[in-house]
Amino acid sequence: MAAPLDELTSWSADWRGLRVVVLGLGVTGFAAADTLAELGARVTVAARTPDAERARILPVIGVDLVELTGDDASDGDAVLALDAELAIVSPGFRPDQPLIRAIQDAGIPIWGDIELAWRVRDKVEPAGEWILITGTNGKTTTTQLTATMLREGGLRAAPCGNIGVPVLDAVRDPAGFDALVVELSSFQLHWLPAAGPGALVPLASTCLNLAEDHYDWHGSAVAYRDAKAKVYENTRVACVYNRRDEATMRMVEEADVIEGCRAIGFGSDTPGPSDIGVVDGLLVDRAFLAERHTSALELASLADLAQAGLQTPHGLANVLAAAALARAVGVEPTAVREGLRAFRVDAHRTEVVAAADDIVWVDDSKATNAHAAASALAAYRSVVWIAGGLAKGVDLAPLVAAHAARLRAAVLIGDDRSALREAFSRHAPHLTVLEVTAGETDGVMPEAVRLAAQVAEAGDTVLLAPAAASMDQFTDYADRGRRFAEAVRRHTEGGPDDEHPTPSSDAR
Ligand code: UMA
Repeated sequence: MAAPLDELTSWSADWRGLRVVVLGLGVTGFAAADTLAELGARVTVAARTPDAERARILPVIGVDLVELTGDDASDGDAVLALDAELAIVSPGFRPDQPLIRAIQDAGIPIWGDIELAWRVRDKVEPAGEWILITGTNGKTTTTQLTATMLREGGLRAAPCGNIGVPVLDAVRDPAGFDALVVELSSFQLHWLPAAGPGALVPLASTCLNLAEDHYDWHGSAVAYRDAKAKVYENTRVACVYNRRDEATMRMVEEADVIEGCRAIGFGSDTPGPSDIGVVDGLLVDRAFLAERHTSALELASLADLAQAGLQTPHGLANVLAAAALARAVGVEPTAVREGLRAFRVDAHRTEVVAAADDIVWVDDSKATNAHAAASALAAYRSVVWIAGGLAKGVDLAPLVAAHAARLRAAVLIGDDRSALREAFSRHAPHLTVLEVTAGETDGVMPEAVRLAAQVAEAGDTVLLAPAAASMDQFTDYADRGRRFAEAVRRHTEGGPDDEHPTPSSDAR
């Protein structure tokens, strides 16, 4: 018999024999099943269309698999028949789906993978500190930046979480870490308890910004906001918020934090005491020094940002937030600067993929929501905008209305572009709107690039910033961006795709 769930707060607790169902067999489900099997629990994975490669390994590690069918009643029966004492849910499962409801109604506690990782964080002792990062946009860059700064400061730091590396993998890495820099999605935050034995107690935390995203998954704007706000709960040293985004400040005000924890604001304006900001082209810290009422510490210059590809307004915001988190951990100002200098923005984040004939081609495939696309659009003067995909229940009309003036033309991709088409005819009726007609994944980007090239003029930026998820036409945002970059290179280098214009595209 395993110990009661409340006592399962350490790798060395008695997990043996605990009956657990793990929902999902993607990156998360596999890490959770593998961890629990190693702890001696009796594990069954339940997933729809489970990843074949991972499914093949399950019997080797002693884990069973139940394949879900999508039929609510039979899936519920199959999972409840396991008589599990605990369910671990992958972030992709919507909380309102009947299977989740059935598990809850049966009184089976549900944890996310992040809670499980927190409970077993002492596998390699001493357990590292946790730094939590969320926000609608900029999470991944800020996570990588923070980890780079910590490493420059001599700490063993692991970026993990929604970034793609399960926190459970970081926790089980035999090397051990001084700090885990954890990117958390709103899905992961949704499942986190605010109090009790499974509640996280981070050293520092931030919600970078709050805008519309994932309302379909959460059910409402309030539920999405409330999930994000959980990032600040129980923080010990610093709750870092965005001075330009009042919603993040409110979250800090409302959070239940550990006595002595400070609120640290970041912004591109002059910082007050307890802030990080910008003065005369320099990033400065007025938070983590004793004389903060009279002086400030220089961290880096705006020129350092340009070198790292972070010169955009949202790039600066991410750097300021990362610097605040790194300083909260105790990293020296020189390490912040060195970290910034060592850093390069990842692919698919306002990445210049080609420049030819005075036209710049930019891949911001990572702009999977309106807020991210708005930041990208605002960075350029005259734009041919490639947009569309899975809109996730978000109305894109305000985005079109706000940026119509800087658009030379729009090129629409995505399976269902009726809402976007309608937004353009309402808010930008005179704009040239071209539609990609290719149905096959292979054809989408070559056609989008050809259409964009037809309308782009000298001085323009052709910007892939879809404001939508990619899964209707591509594997993920990286696949979408990679295909775009390839098509652009073939076009600018005069490859074969350039020689076959498609006459079938609609132009208005
Ligand atoms: N599944 C079901 N039923 C469902 C949903 C999923 O059976 O209703 C099964 C699938 O068949 C599959 C598995 O669950 O077997 C997939 O689980 P998942 O969708 O939770 O994906 P993972 O591979 O575990 O990856 C997750 C995150 N994915 C999502 O949140 C959708 C990854 O973020 C994250 O990197 C990874 O955990 C490690 O923490 C991706 C993402 O798109 C990049 N995140 C969203 C975003 O950034 O906007 C939130």
